[in-house]
Amino acid sequence: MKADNFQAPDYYNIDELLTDEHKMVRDAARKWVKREVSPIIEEAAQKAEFPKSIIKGLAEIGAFGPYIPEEYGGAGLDQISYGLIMQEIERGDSGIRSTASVQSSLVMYPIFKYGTEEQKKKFLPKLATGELMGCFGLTEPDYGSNPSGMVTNFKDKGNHFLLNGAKMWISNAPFADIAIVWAKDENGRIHGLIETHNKWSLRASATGELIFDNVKVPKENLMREKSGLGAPLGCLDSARYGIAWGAIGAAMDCYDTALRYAKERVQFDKPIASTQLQQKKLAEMLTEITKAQLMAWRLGVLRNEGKATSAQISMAKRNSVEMALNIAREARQVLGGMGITGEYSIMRHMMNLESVITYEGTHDIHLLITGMDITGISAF
Ligand code: TGC
Ligand code: FAD
Repeated sequence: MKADNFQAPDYYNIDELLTDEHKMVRDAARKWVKREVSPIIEEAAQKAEFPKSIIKGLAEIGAFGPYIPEEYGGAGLDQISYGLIMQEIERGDSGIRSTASVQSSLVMYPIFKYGTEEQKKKFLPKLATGELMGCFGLTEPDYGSNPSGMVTNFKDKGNHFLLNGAKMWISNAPFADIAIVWAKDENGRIHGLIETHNKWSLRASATGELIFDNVKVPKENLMREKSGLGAPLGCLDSARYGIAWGAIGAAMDCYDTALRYAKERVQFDKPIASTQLQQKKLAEMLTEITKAQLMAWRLGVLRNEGKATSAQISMAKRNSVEMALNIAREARQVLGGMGITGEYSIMRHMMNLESVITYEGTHDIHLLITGMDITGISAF
């Protein structure tokens, strides 16, 4: 892969809206991505291998539990810092951001919000350092967009629970030490359980399947503070918010790559950047990035104030990912044939974003969430 010469676009001086702490956190993550992710990511992606060597560095830049209080090992940062970390990591690669999202929002967040004090003390500090890695099992083979139909269940056997069912498409599962598993009790109510047996199958792929066949779960591993579908959906709010920032990082990288290439690539005796068609592409890319940056920043302010609604988060996740995917497709064309090679990051971002537009709620589901919010009518 080419040297990482990334320069972040900031057309509306959004830096002026950030505090010194935001910029310090963002710059540390940016430097780390240049140093540790960019040199290895293309080969890892080509081999479809998760580069476990970066786990320690992710923990060091505060990517595991950015907003979890320091007393539990988290970085104790605000929501904008969290977003900026996700932006920088996804500027490197969506898959790496996924690992951080799952660990932070889908594993640490539910333990922090719904777990007992004992569970928080036992798991959070080790998850923050990466000593323990976690995964989140909500999706099932027959229940993706509609998790309320899940069939995974647990029965009370007196001194333990007995867990049965299957979860699929589970990020981090191939190497996770613990799983947050969402399952129904005997009354059909959804609860979160912390599964630590670590004897799941199909773990050799990038995403894994979790199969539970009469797995004994200790009673103390039930997260007791919240039950019902709202519990896992609350975790998704946090992860979707991170993606709203993260996808902007991928878009920024595609734009920056296309801009540099267009200025250097000469055809018909002039740089292709001097042609109106390529300028149109670049101008539209920067406009869309700027709109998404402002949306994410405002959403971060609302999250810091505890005022962001799930529907607002949904809109930003959908907008950022669609924007990034469109920019990746346009940027790839600016590079002509070189755009499809591993010499540049664009094609990798484009392929990654095809997953990002589907997980954490598909593009369609987020449109329907917005539709329901503005009309008051569910069209699912
Ligand atoms: P509905 O009847 O609307 O709601 C059930 C209960 O949940 C509450 N609720 C929420 N609570 C918190 N946050 C949200 N975002 C919430 N949305 C709804 C709601 O108030 C209600 O509470 P209560 O107390 O009245 O019971 O539920 P529904 O069955 O009609 O479904 C709604 C729908 C379709 C929006 C929801 O099911 C959904 O979002 N589906 C998409 C599924 C999804 O996103 N799965 C993601 C799996 S994890 C993943 O993909 C990880 S990818 C790896 C990575 O992050 O990198
Ligand atoms: P379906 O729900 O079957 O949807 C198929 C199509 O139908 C979609 O286009 C959808 O938008 C559309 N559709 C569905 N319902 C409606 C409707 N009512 N109206 C109109 N259109 C509709 N899950 C986890 O629990 N944990 C993870 O860690 C995790 N990681 C993932 C990683 C990757 C790489 C991927 C691809 C997925 C991951 N998922 C994970 C699962 C992901 O959340 C689901 O794939 C997603 O929620 C969609 O579910 P589905 O694939 O079953 O699609």
